[in-house]
Parts: sequence; C-alpha cells; structure tokens
Amino acid sequence: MGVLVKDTAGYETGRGILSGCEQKIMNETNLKKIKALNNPKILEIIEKFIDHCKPGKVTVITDSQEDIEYVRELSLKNNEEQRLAMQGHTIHFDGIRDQARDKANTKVLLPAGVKISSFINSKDREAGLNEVLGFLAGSMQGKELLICFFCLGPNNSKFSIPALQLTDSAYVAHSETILYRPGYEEFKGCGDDFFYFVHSAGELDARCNTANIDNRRVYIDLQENRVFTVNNQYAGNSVGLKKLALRLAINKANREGWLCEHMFILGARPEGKDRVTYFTGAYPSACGKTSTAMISGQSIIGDDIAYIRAGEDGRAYAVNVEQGIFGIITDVNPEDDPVIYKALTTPRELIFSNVLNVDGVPYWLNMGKEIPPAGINFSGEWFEGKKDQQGNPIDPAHKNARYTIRISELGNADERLNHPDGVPVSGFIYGGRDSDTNVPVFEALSWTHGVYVGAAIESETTAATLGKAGVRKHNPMANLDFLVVPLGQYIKSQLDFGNRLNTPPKIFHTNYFLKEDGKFLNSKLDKKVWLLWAEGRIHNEYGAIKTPIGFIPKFEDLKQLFRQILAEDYTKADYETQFKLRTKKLLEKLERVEKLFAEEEQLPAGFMEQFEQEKQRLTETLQGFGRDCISPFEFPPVTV
Ligand code: SPV
Ligand code: MN
Repeated sequence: MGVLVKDTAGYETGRGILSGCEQKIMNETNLKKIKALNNPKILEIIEKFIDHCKPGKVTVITDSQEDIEYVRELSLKNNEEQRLAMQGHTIHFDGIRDQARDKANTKVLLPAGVKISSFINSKDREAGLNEVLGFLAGSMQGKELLICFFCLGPNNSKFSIPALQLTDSAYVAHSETILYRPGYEEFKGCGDDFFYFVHSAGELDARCNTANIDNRRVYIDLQENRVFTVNNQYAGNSVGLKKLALRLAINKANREGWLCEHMFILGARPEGKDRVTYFTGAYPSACGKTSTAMISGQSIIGDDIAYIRAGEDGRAYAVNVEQGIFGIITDVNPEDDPVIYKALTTPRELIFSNVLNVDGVPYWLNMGKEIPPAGINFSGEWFEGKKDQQGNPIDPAHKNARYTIRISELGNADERLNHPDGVPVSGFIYGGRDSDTNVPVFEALSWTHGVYVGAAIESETTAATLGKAGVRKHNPMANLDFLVVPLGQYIKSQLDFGNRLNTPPKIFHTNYFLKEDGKFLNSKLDKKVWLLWAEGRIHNEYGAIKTPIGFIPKFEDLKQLFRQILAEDYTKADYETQFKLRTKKLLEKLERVEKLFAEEEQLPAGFMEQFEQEKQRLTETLQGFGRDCISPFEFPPVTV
C-alpha cells in the first residue's frame, strides 16, 4: 500500500494503489488506459475509491467498440439484465422499493451554517460525506468496478462537460453507453474541469437487487463537482450523468451565466412550410415531456436535459446533454406514440426496465395489447391478483417502467442531434399536470412574464418519484427537484440570460390535463395543434387574444389547425370550454405560489412585480365582468 493522505473531506486515502501491490485487481491493459490520459486528478480519484470501495476487479472502459461490448456482456453475465426474444433487447429489474427517484434521500451537501432554500433538501457536508462514504466503504467487495468516461453534451463542443463514472453496476454503465456520448478522448487534456460520480448498488439479494434499500443515499458535493450514490439501482438515482450531473451542471451554469434546464429540444416542422423552428420545453416528470418531444411529423433532439447558451448572434442555442432517452413506457401505444412504439418493437440495442417479461416478450401498462396473466416482473414471479406486503395489488409492469434507447435509432431524429453548436431556440414551453386551472396553451406577455410563468408551474405528483401521486406541488421550471442554488439566484439567472439576448425565445405554457366533470378536455394528439400554433406565433402568422394570463389563440386559427392537422372539427363550444378564463382558480393558484416564494430570499424585484401585475389584471377582469369564468370571445383579439 502506498502512502496515506487526507483528502479535502478529511478522508484517509490510499496513494499508489495503481502502482503498488493491489495492482492485481487491475491488469496492465487497463492501467495503460488510465495512464494514457495523463491526468493526475483522475489517477487520484481512481486510487482513492479503489482503496475505499475495495472492488475485486477493476475494468476501464474507453470509447472503443470492444470496451462497450464488454459492458453489454457483463450486464448479462452479472444477471443485471436478461436477454429478451428480440435481437438486441434486454430487460432489467430494479428492486420493488427502488422504482423511482428517491427525493427524501437525495441531498445537496453544504458547508456548516449555509442554507440555500426551504425547497432544497440539504445536509451538512461533513456529516453527509461521513455517512455516504461510510456506506460506500467496502461496498464493492467481490464485485467489478467499471471506470467509464463520457461526455455531457456533443463531442468537441464548447457546451460540453467531461464526466467520469465509477460504478459496480454494469447496468448503469450499459445505460450510459446508450444515453451519453463517449468521453474517453474528451478527457485527454481536460485538466481538472470535469464531473465525477461514484456509485455502488451495495450488497445484492438473490435477484441481484440492492439488499439494504433503507441505506439508499444520493449526496451531491458541489465543492468537488462530484456525487456519491449508494444502495440503489433505479437509473434516476444511480446513473451519474442523468439527474446527478444535472444538479452539478445547474450550479456551474449559474456561476458561468448559461442555463441548464430540465428540458426537451424539438424541431417543429409545419407541413407545407419549408422551415424548422426549435423549441425547448420543461414539464415535471411524467407530464408529457417525452411525448411532446416525439410529436409526429416533428424532429427530436432530446427529451430530458438541455444546456442553453447565448450565441454570438444574440440568440439562445441549445444542446442535448444526452444522446438517448430513458423514457416512461406506460401508455406508449401504436396510436399515441407510433415512432417510439415502432422502435420498441423492432430489433436494436434497447433496455426495458420494470416491464413484465413473458417468455422473452415485454408487456407494459396501456400498450394497446392485452397483458398475459402471469410472467416475471419487478416483484419476481408475477400473477394476476398478486399483492404486496401491505396488501395492495401489484401491477404487471410498474407505472414508472422505462425504456433506454439511442435517439439516432429513431425515425424522427433531428439532423443536428450531435451538432457541437447546438440549435437556435425560438421558443420555450412550460407545462404541468393541472386538472382545473390553466387553459391548454398561451403565450407569455414578455420574457420577464415568461420567467414568472415557468417559475409558477404547479403540477400534480406522479409515479416518477416515490410518494403519493396526485398531490399538487409547486415546481419552478419543472427543475425544482434538481436545484442546488437558491431559487432567487436561479430565477435571476433566467431573467439575466434572456435580457442579454437580442431575440430571447418566446415563452409558452401548455396544459394537457385540463378536465371537466372528471373527463379530460383534450386528446393526447391535441398537443400537436398547440405546438404548431406556437410555431406560427413565432413567425407572426397568427394574431391572438390578450388576456390577463397572456396571449391565447383565436378560435379561427385553432379551427383551421385542428382541421388541417387532425382532420377534426373544432367547435366554438370546444374552444369556449377549454379556453374560458377561470379567474378564481387562477387567482387561487397565484396566491398559493406567491406564498411559497415569500419564504425565499434574494428574489429579483422585476420578478416579484409579475405577481402583483398579474393579480391586478385578474382581479380587474373578475370585477369588471362580475363573474368567474370569462369566455375567450369576450376579450378583443389583438394583432401582436
Ligand atoms: C424524470 O423523472 O424526470 C426522468 C427520469 O427523466 S429520472 O432518470 O428518474 O430522473
Ligand atoms: Mn426528467
């Protein structure tokens, strides 16, 4: 063993392991791959965590096909994945209590005495490091540690950030080879400027699932640009480059003056018009974000996370941090999601997670096909009527079951998917799951008003996070789960970003979940109309109606769009029910959200004024009309 040194957190670490007697756990070929990077910080990290986690074997994964193939095979060999009947398809199961992001045990580590927001789950750094490193100590005994290099964002791009992943899960590494661009070459010459992630699934049970789920921890160490995650396998908790890197990148973006958002990126391509208009959009998990990014006839760049920077021409440019999709499979059926359905049912490299496996064929909820009465699922052998320990019925597939696939495999991949300069963004779209308040689509009055609209997102909770579904939660920019900087500072960086641009994106808001008498008022396909209305607004092709909440579409324009796009007759009655302004509900929502912001510090004055102004507009409308719901026909149309 080499000399012992103390790291910044006061941990004793083994120096010289790679050249010392422990070398037998890593062979010469692997050692050479590390040494070729010629980066002392990488060497130090690797030595430290080999010493700490005590793996039985260490393998380094570069960008070569051979190495990527090795990871794929290892996932099968370790029984973390099993082959399905179709070529290239595999299935992975997470433990029954590890089916979604664990918000309660995900914490940002802060120096003693520092508090950033009542919304952000944090922990004293010293205590947090002690706890999580305690769980990681010896956690890889008898297991193989994979050392992987990826690139967050396109290769050779000024947007991108190199990311180093240490994990004892071949499933995690395999997912990352699908979801992220290769990064070994990016690490050459990158110096200290990278993120790193240490993951261990911990002790495993007979089904190769985390045994000590109560010791699941995901701790974010901003000071060292690293995340430690232990005793979990569900990708939202385990895959470093996904939601863990998102948190580190929000911190970096905030310091450097760009944006890191929980956003899809899509190219809108109205038929018969020879143009593409790029949008980014943020929705809380399981609220239609992926299906918006996949609207038929349009093109997709990304479905989850975007880095957005100002271009030299004064416009916003965005790249997808990822190159793949870790998408919710529930409800994917040939009618609503034809592109994804086809991709999921034809041969290619693809991981299904937490679906039902019946003789090598995957089944999921609402797939448009009958589900057999028995098979293997996340609870083990499954049969109709099976109940969990609390006596609740177990679904054949989990509601948050997912698929992992490369975007380049999809028929609608945009040609600029991997462009190092990204795409120019003309519109931001925000949305949430809201059954009774907001109209299906509107455009904000200005950039500042749009920031307010995004910051005021409220959404009913879903199966994508652990806990009760259907509870209304405030979720600014659909990014709250991932914020690691004070909300006021985050909002300010949004305002500043747009104000620096010559042409800031127009900001829109959609609501796909409006109900009346318990029934949805819109079909899933209607989102294409809202998107193409927004696209037309960007090109000054439609007038609008100015209301207290923003600009809403004119009836004639929607009628024409519904006919042209969906071959449907959109009636005045449809329009009035969907677009009537529910002033009381809107005021109640505003006041709920305002109350939450009141507890935050450092909120920019221009932002807080938006609450006052919108409240005044709504109150005047309510009083002026003398009733709650106002038909859109009662507001005069404007040409703006
Ligand atoms: C989400 O929940 O927002 C996802 C999936 O995109 S997860 O990886 O769990 O974050
Ligand atoms: Mn997401």
